[in-house]
Amino acid sequence: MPQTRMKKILVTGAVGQIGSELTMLLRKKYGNENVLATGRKTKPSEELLNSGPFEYIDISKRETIEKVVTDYDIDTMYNMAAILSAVGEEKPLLCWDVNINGLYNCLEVAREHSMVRVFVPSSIAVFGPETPRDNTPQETILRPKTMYGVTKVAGELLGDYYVKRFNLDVRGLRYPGIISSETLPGGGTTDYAVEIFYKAITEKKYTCFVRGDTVLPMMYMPDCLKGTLDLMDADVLNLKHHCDFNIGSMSFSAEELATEIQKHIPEFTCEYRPDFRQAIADSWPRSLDDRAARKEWGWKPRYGLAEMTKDMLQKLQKRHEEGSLLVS
Ligand code: AKB
Repeated sequence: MPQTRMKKILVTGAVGQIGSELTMLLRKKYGNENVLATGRKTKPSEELLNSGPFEYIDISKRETIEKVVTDYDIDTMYNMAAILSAVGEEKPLLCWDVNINGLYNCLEVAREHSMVRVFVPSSIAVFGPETPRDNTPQETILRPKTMYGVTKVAGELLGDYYVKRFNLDVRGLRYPGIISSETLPGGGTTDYAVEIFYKAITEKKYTCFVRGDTVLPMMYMPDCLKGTLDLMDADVLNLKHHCDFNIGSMSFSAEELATEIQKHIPEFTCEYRPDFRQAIADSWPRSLDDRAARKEWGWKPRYGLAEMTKDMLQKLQKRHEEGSLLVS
């Protein structure tokens, strides 16, 4: 496998929740002009647009990836474009097209251009109701019941196939619910854990779409970004896994999150009105065994529930006072 450094980076899905912050961090690390941000439809923020190159592409149309990879001489790709679990249930064909055909196109273009490295995110959605839900093992039953989960299992297998079959250096993490203050998540089951903060600040009340006792693994964005970059920087010789690392950070119920917010905003109230996303949440793990990630590339999260909540509220409150808080 090539050991050369990454120089010219393509981020797909760069307007999304993780992609937008990942792009800014990569630009800081590798230089603004060396990180091409791409999106499908959504207008990028001024920050994304003004800090470096941006192009519209559609990963389900291979020629659009091919063009930017050639034009910008790309050697590394972060494929952050995806349809998440809730939208995936409403639009299963679109979910398949973006998450499977799109991924296949990305891997094929990466192979043809002999790219140095490709990042392909997976998710806790690869698990299903038959999987042990507590301290879910790295190696376990993968029988998801959502289209998103099906595409993520296939994505892990496809990535690993490209590693073995074509010697392409593909890597990936099973992201839990990601909590962040900059860009709202779009269409996932864990979105309530972000929305609750915005509503706590702006309305002092929130109606949560899962039951209060719903426990899911979550992670604060700084840990998510650090884990992503650390895995991409890891020595390939230390990796026994490639596209399917469990990474744990914190687990809490929706009610525990609301209580933690109340410590800062005592008048905040939360009620629970579960919808179709409850069944998805019930099919996912409560916590993860991430010893493989810790051992193979040194994964170690920094944020717990209390630190994350304090930081989120401080950041959002500041933006609210400045009048720049975008509410969902
Ligand atoms: C979702 O809820 O669909 C995502 C995920 C856990 O992958 N946040």
